[in-house]
Amino acid sequence: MIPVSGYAGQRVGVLGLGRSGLSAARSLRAGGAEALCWDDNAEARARAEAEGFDCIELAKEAVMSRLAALIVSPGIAHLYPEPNPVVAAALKAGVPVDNDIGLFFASLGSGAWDGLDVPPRVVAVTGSNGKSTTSALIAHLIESAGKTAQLAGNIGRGVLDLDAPHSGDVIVLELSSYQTELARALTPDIAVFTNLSPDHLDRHNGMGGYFAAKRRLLVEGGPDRAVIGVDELEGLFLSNQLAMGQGDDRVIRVSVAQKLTGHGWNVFAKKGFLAEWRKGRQVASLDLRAVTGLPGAHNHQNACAAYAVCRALGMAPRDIEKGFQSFKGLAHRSQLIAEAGGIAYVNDSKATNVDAAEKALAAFKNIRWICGGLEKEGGLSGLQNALGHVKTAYVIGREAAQFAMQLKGIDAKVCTTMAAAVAAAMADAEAGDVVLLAPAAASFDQYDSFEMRGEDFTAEVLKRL
Ligand code: UMA
Ligand code: ADP
Repeated sequence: MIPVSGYAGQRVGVLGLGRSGLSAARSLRAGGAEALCWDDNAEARARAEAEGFDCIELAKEAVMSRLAALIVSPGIAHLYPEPNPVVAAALKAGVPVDNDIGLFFASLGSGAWDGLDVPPRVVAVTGSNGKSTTSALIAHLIESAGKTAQLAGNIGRGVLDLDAPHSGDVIVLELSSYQTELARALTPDIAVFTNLSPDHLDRHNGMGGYFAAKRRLLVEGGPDRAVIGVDELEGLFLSNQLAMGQGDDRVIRVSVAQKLTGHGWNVFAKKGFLAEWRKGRQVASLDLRAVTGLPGAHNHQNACAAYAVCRALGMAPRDIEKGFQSFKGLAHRSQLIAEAGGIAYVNDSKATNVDAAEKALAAFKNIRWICGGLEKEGGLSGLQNALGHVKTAYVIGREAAQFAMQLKGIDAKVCTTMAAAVAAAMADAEAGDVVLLAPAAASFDQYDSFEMRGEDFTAEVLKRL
């Protein structure tokens, strides 16, 4: 655990008592603060009370006015579509609103690192897609080179829950836009921006707000190095804004769409080969084609970003290459779950938005595509150019018929349930096909999470093999 510094003897409100909130409350207490907690869910309150925390309605003026800060969980709206009432009360009372990420950066190192030879470093990864894969890959590459890495943030572990790092350790944080938007301190040593495509637009009041939230990670704290995917205009703009000139190697540009051979520090992948260029010369080249844990150009983008981070940390290209070979990929992201009769079964349940599904559809050929669920804002028109590899779509979800109607120019069967979709796809599939779950939609109309949807797909496939 990382104890929170700066609030000893003061009262701090903690709103939301899930993974992020509970770990914040514990760390505040460890740092000598009194955490006053609230969660709208009675069970979550009971869990906190069992640990000895006081739960109290924080929105009341008498309570709010005595707080030194309010720590808000990422799933709770702080601005759009409208602030949660407790956040609104804090804004009105002038109580500083922060989150566990802000507390982490403000507390890390303060005094505790005096005896360490090599100060631990923090890598923070944001972007619309590929955050988890890139973060996990960075941690894996570091560990496979014999060093210690810890992984936390949006990937499932509260950042304040991390163990105190030792000399030379690396902390890798995956940060969502909800987290970067609110954190008061954001000071990673290396910041990564993978890519940008529409997501969570309701929470950021549109694309401009969404980009602004992510942009904070790179501009607020002035990281030593910024690794930036430049295949969208926003990334290109950001890399331009952060670099003092063409040769400024504090920015490492990443692309899977173009060769970046100019001045400065660049990493790109073309036709399955990763290349590192620095000061107008090629420094290293790696073959990614045989890396089974990272299929498709989108994963090559993640590989380039992770490679750039490891190079910035001082690792050798050959050590990074070795680490790539042993990376197994993450569950529910282009995950090969079985192969039988020449047919591959791939679980990409995490493709909850159009961009991620589009990338999965580009990574495979002869696709029996299981898709559908709770549609996100912006519709499915962005998918239209990605359907060339699809033989047939098998549509699930409560609004399956409506979803299927939007898929123009391909054969789309309305299946509604996962069981029916898997059965139909398997009955139609022949050698050389890929049965791919890449829903292009959230799971909440039928499942509690994308993980449960992916597990259901896997179970339905395996029981039929
Ligand atoms: N709650 C309220 N009032 C509300 C809404 C929620 O009291 O109006 C309470 C709930 O009852 C619950 C708690 O808040 O007890 C949940 O807080 P939370 O939704 O922030 O969830 P945590 O368990 O704290 O998990 C959060 C991140 N969740 C979200 O951003 C929604 C986790 O990312 C993250 O792993 C974790 O902190 C540790 O850092 C998950 C996620 O879905 C994986 N992220 C989104 C995504 O990837 O798309 C951004
Ligand atoms: P995030 O943590 O940003 O949601 P993940 O690594 O969990 O990213 O991947 C989420 C989804 O996006 C998966 O469907 C995955 O196959 C796809 N994906 C992974 N990397 C990329 C990328 N670089 N660009 C686009 N889609 C990607």
